[in-house]
Amino acid sequence: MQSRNITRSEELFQEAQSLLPGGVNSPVRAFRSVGSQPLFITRGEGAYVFDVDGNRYLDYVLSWGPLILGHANDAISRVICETAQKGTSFGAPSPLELELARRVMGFYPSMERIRFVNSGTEATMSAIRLARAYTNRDFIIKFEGCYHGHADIFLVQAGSGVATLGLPDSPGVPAATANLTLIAPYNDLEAVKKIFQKYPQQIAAIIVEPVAGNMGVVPPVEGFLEGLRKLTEENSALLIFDEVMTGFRVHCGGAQTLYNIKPDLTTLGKVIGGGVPVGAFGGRQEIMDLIAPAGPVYQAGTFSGNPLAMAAGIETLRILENPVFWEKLEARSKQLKEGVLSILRKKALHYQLQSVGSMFTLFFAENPVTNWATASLANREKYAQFFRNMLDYGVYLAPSQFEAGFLSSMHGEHEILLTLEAIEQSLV
Ligand code: KE4
Repeated sequence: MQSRNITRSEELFQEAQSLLPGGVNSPVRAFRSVGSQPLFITRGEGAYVFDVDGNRYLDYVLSWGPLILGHANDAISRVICETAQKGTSFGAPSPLELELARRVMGFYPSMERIRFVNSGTEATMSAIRLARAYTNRDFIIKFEGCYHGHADIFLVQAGSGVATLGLPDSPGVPAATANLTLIAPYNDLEAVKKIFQKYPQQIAAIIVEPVAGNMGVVPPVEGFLEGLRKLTEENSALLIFDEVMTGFRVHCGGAQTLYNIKPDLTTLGKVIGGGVPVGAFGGRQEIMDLIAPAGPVYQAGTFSGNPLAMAAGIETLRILENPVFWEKLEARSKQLKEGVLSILRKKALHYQLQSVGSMFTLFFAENPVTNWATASLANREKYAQFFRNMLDYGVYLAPSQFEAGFLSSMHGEHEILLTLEAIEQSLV
């Protein structure tokens, strides 16, 4: 356990409150759900990050998933510098966009056409607009506990009743907007069937995290994704796989390859930008050709396809095209999972370690987590205490029970053993 001095982070957080709402630029970073003080990070190196007080942490947040090659990867840093020296943005087509598009399509052949944007939120909100235009319908279905970015249409909570009309989950979201989002429990095909029965020929699309990551890692139960594919086909609705997080995390080809389900549209982000802001949506050509200027569905962006993100993404996917990369990442992910399960058995703790590929969550829950209702039973205080203990052992986990942790290619055997030692000490 390291006696951590975080004085400078505390000073900066104090100052930040007078500049940024809540002192941060994205809520989960404020560490509110883990009762701790956010750390101000100055640099990353491989599997590690360093805070302003000079403390080193083994990083399992990895910027919420993008840094599958670890921090400050030499090849990525070099290509960003080289690209920047030729200009950072032109607001015009560049050859780099075509190369990244081809590389993404190599991993995701369901994406016959692709549009690059600058965040996962832009990707998902654009995919929904496109689905509504293609089907000429307004209602969408999402799942409780899934997060698709902060567009109004997604900031919706389940109301009462089975086919739950969405209710605003944030001030500022008009009821008229929220009412067009229908909510079902994750892994509950019967609930989805009932919604289609209640809203015949009115549902434009289902959007789903094909492996949920935003309530913690919750895999689809047998037949769930196949059932969604069947229901959307039977009801002439589109199936949108939000693979912003699962892309390159549950499998190099995402959940659509892992589970062999072909969605109509896919959204991506995070990994495909190599750590530089990016998002993408794509799918069947007949659908994507509705996007302006090919078609009438407006979608635009100053920095869409910008050279820095394209270059970093190209270099990242070039490295990810090597099968040896995946063998090593899978081996480390397996080593971590088996190590944690062994510790839980030794301590006779019945917590739930849920992982797919290189994303994982340790739920402080007595029973398997299959949806938001079961995830919400997890003991948040126990997770918060575990999180704080792990920080003291120099391991930086997601500052929320309801998030995923991630590995990178820089998490070697030594890092996994360090992590397991910290877990052994922190699970008290
Ligand atoms: P961004 O707009 O944050 O790039 O992507 C939104 C998004 C869309 N879809 C899925 C499945 C996502 O996980 C995300 C963003 N993930 C969160 C982590 N849970 C980003 C972290 C944050 O909001 O600070």
